[in-house]
Amino acid sequence: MAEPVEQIDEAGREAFAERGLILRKGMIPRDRVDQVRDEIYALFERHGAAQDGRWTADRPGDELTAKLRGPIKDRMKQSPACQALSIPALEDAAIELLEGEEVRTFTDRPQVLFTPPDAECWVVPHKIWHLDVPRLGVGRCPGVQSFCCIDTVAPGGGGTVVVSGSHKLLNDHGRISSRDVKKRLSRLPWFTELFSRTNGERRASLLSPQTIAADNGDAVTLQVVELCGEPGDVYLVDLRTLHSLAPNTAARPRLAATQRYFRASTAEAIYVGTE
Ligand SMILES: O=C(O)CCC(=O)C(=O)O
Repeated sequence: MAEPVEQIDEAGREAFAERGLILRKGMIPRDRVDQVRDEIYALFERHGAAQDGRWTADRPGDELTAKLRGPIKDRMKQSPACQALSIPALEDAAIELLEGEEVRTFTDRPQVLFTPPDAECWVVPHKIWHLDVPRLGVGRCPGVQSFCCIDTVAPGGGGTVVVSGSHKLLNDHGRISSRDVKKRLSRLPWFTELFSRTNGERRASLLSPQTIAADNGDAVTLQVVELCGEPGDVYLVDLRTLHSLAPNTAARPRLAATQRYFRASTAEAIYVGTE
């Protein structure tokens, strides 16, 4: 977990610039989050996966998981409660972290992230590490992604994993796709280890901070961080931060809501390929 910050003041901005993420505890009011959780649990109940607001499908198979994904997506697209998670304070926080610059969003509501509780053990994943946006080569944060816990997300409970510090790498080489960022990073021993298929136990060491020499000679501290928390807690993450899906060994599904706030001056460049 990242150290929580009370507000986005200078110290909060510095922590964001240094680590690529900050945690705001209880940023989204509990009643709003609970309403979304209740709607999702009503769907689980309809599919026989929950009862009285509690998950009951121990180790759900792929078939049940697949059956739940579509309805969650469809329901959330229609849900005023889901839209109400996009509180103005989130956008304000993103603006604060982008030196006061305006932001753009391409959706009016967050996307719900669902990971069923189907894993037997938790390891730092070696695959699906990616970026949602290319490196633009402008050296500035292109935007902020929010991750709000809709239910408790305990350690090992499927919270998104992010590489704190990775936002500082490969910023001086022009536009680079997510795939090529990964390819270039894999030349650094820390990332060779992260992407290695074997050695789940060795990868565990990546959960502790390690300082490496970056491509431009700077010292950068890297650490795999799990986005865990209580309902309403929000992580604000630099969009340049490498991240992946994680196994869920808890007794309940991982439920989170994510939204992306793009720096207005570079938002178009992300999609049209020009700066
Ligand atoms: O489900 C997750 O934890 C991964 C989320 C993710 O990769 C994304 O929002 O880009």
